[in-house]
Amino acid sequence: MITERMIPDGKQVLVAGTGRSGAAAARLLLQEQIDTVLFDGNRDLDTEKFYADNPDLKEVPLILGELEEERMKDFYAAVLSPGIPTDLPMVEQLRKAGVQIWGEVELAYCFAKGRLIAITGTNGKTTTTALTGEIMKSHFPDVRVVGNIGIPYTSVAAETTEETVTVAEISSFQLETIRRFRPEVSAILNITPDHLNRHHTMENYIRAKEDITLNQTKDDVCVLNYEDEVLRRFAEECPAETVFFSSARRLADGFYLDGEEIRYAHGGKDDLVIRTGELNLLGKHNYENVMAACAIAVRSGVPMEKIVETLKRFTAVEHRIEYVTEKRGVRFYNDSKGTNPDAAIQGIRAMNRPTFLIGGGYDKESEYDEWIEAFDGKVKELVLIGQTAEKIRDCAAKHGFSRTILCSTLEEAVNCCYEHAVSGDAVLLSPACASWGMFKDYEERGRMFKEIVHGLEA
Ligand code: UMA
Repeated sequence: MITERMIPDGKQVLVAGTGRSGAAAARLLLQEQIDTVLFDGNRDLDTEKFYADNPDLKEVPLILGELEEERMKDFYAAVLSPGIPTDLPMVEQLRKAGVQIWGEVELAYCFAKGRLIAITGTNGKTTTTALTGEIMKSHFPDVRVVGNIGIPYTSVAAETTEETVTVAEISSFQLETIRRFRPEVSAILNITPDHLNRHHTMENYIRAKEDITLNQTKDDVCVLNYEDEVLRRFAEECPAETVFFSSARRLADGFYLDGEEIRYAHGGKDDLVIRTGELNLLGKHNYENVMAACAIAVRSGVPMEKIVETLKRFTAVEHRIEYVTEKRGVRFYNDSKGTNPDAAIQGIRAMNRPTFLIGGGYDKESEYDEWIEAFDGKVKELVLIGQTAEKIRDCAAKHGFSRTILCSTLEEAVNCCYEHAVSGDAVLLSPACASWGMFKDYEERGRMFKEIVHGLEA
């Protein structure tokens, strides 16, 4: 619990953003009887709908559009939703006015009890978090799985006890606003370019990710990917004890992939954990997620038999190379979580059929070259939607790939794929881009894809 919970008399806390995080943060503050004001930069926000969806927040005032400078001095702290950039002029002004800037995750941490495990990385963090959560549930009585995975940490913080184990998926956005956040076990799975429009430089993005260890000490553990050069270097200065995993070499200490075996070398022993054929997850990137989850679980005190039992029954998470259905011999896969080129590379690599690939979306200033090179003769047509459609088409042409079709909606794109596909083909939604601008988030995009697919005539 934090000392800053004691908000000085007459001061309020501002909660910026009225999405999932903002609503949950305001609810937590309200429960703690802290005078709270909501803010949203969207001046067209449907406030009636917001209060109808969140009737318990009806007493909390909501300011839309702009926050007057004069008003800022009333606030002791501002709790930012992850989607709000920390370099917005409004945030700068709040800082200047002496207002403490907290993130939603930091707020939750300050109210939460029990043990905390935090997982970040550019890709694989949702699968690793879900899998780690399942493993923890096999051994501990009260496990909460929260964070970027879709359940705000603030929505469970007040219910946690000393017995609770919280497994949190933490994004770089959320790490920008931590202060005392200190997991006892953290993991950084990999760092490849993403969200550069928000973080501006790769250095900033790397720093945000590495900050998951900011308050850790040698009493804590940080799980790192040995095959990621940035992370291998980071191990030397990491404040926590490090544990490595590798999908490319045998490690003297840590988890590693050796052909079809996942093995654990530790204390002079080298044991088989599981054969990849016994897993329901496909692809090297998933074996990395499995190794990270194993390392976290072992270091959290879960017996190996329970870990292996859970690994055997765990299946892929929604929106991550998720098999949807087969129609006329055409198989449909939803990889809406492929929100950046690196994640989408895993998506296309996992396909073992000629594939109609649906890509494109919000422009995060990513480069698409490596994604297109990874097509490896598998992509029959690249069907593009969203803000980045033309940029991707031009990039594909540069790499000699000209079978691109531009569509204006996801529905049009799915219909177009289905019209051209023959039995034995696959249709894969793996956009390499965020969904924003066309959808609320990747989950809405994935669900809509599945709905459209289920509506196709067999
Ligand atoms: N808003 C402003 N000003 C801004 C930007 C946004 O006022 O400059 C307002 C919007 O008008 C809107 C609200 O903020 O009303 C939205 O807040 P938000 O974007 O933080 O969204 P939440 O619904 O609170 O969801 C957030 C995460 N979203 C983002 O990081 C963008 C969710 O991750 C997360 O699941 C949820 O908190 C619970 O913790 C989504 C995501 O896309 C899935 N994450 C990125 C990723 O995985 O790549 C990082």
